[in-house]
Amino acid sequence: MASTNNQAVLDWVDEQIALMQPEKVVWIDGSKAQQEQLREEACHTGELHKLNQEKLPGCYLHRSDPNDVARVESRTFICCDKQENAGPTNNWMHPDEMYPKLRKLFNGSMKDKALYVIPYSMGVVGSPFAKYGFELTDSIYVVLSMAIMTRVGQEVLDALGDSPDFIKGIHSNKDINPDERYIVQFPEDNTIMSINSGYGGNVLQGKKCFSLRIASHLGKQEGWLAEHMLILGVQNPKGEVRYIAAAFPSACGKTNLAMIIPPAGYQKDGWKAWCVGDDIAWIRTGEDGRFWAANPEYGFFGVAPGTNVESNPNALATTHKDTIFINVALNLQDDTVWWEKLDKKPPENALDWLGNPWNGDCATTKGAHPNSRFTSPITNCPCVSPEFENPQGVPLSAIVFGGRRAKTAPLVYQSRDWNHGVFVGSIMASETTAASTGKVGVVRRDPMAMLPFCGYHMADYWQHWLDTGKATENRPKIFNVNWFRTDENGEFIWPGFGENLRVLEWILRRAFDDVDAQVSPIGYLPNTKDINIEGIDLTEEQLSGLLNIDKDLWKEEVENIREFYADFNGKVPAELWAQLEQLEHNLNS
Ligand code: OXD
Ligand code: MN
Repeated sequence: MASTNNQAVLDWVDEQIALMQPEKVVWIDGSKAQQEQLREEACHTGELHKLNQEKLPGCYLHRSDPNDVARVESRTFICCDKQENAGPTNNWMHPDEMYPKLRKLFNGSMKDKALYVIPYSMGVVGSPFAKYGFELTDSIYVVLSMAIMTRVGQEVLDALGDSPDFIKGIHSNKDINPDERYIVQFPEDNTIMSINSGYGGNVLQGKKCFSLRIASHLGKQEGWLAEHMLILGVQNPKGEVRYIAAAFPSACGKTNLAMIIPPAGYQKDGWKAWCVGDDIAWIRTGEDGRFWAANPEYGFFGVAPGTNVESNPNALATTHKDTIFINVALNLQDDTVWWEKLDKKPPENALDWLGNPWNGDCATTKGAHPNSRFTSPITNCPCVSPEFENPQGVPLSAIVFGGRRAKTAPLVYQSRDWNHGVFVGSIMASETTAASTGKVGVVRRDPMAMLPFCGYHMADYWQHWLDTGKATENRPKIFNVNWFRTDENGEFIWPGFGENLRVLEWILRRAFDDVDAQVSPIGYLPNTKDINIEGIDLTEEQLSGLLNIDKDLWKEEVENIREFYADFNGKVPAELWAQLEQLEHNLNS
């Protein structure tokens, strides 16, 4: 069992024990033996189901309550002293009101249960990026998942030593009552409390709660960035590896891009791609003035449906061992798992994600929940970057923003400079998938893909981006991509998936001033000759269509952005308003 003499930790844990009154307290030490014992216990109680250990060694299935299958933004709060510091995009309640409310809910919530103390590190233990935290939980599923998603155990306690600088988190499943479900961050106290949920996105506190909501606030104070970004290394035929961090709203293929497989012709020429992270990037300015990024996580919490040998063979391979599956279908024939679009052969003798008998008839009921997940160690990934554990992180050459736009955004463009790039991030948006019917869908703005994850006022966050870039000349260049332009029939024009490397190639050439571009009202656009379309089913005319700017649509966009900015209580940085005016001016001249 893990141990520490850190008095601040011991006092805080004692306080929580007094509050939640568990029957016993177990410190998680990170050992294989303890994990195994917990897995056995969870299988015994039905919290986990052991899958076919020959086909899926180390793999288990967990089902969350049917009322508890996704993140709940409406129950997620940022609680700080002044509401204006949480901003208009977060739910807010004063800590003086929220703490008593939560303490009442947590009071006695672990009677007759065990309390597990998980010491965990976000980032390589001992690295300049690392931040340490504790999650106190009554759920073995949480313990085992945190042990995949983060670094846990004695090594964290040792690295923390007697420092009082740690994130304090408590979680209780309680009775999974959705009306009393809370996911609460107190950024001013580095504290997280979640209750009445057992779904990963709400309760694996290292992920969104700490690494984005709390960490974005820490980053603001300490001068770094906590971002909802993948990190990808692209290796060219000369053997040079260049790193890109990219933010996308959900349903834009972020995990697929993080594990991209170069097209066959590129592979033949020696191109490779390396995954450093699929969801979160912590970015610090190095002594050389470059931006250095690290993935603070240790695992993937990926969406299962749609993952298959074609869409993402690397993700699929990653799930074949040491994985906890959540809310997928169970194939009773051989005790393996199945989800929609895994293959065309749904099992006929199965249990669906609810645990009900299921005969593979997807037309009637789904086998897996659409938000069913896999929790797998990143080190399982066939394309995991050799730099993944580098304590210094990796130097970024480009930052990429993206969204799903049927007509507006071109395939790719480059911002004119840092401030313009921050503007491009602040106006990020996706359309609801009406795109597939050829109609322009409803635009949802999701600045830097951080809308549900920014732990303070979004406009202050934009100012922080402006300031962080201003402090160094060596910052990465900023780009925007859109894989989702559609033709008059609503069909996607760009082939996507591995072919996206063709666009990344241009981005990296621009990052190293290796190719010219055209000036346009919205930024720099590629010359069509500079995007390699050899070997894909796309004409030069189609490519030039993908790069076309429809000024009328962009003028509507300007109006839409103006309305969006107006919602931020007058706090949008003057620099971003100036960028909006510049855009309007460019479109009119
Ligand atoms: C995720 C999300 O689960 O962004 O990563 O919702
Ligand atoms: Mn995410």
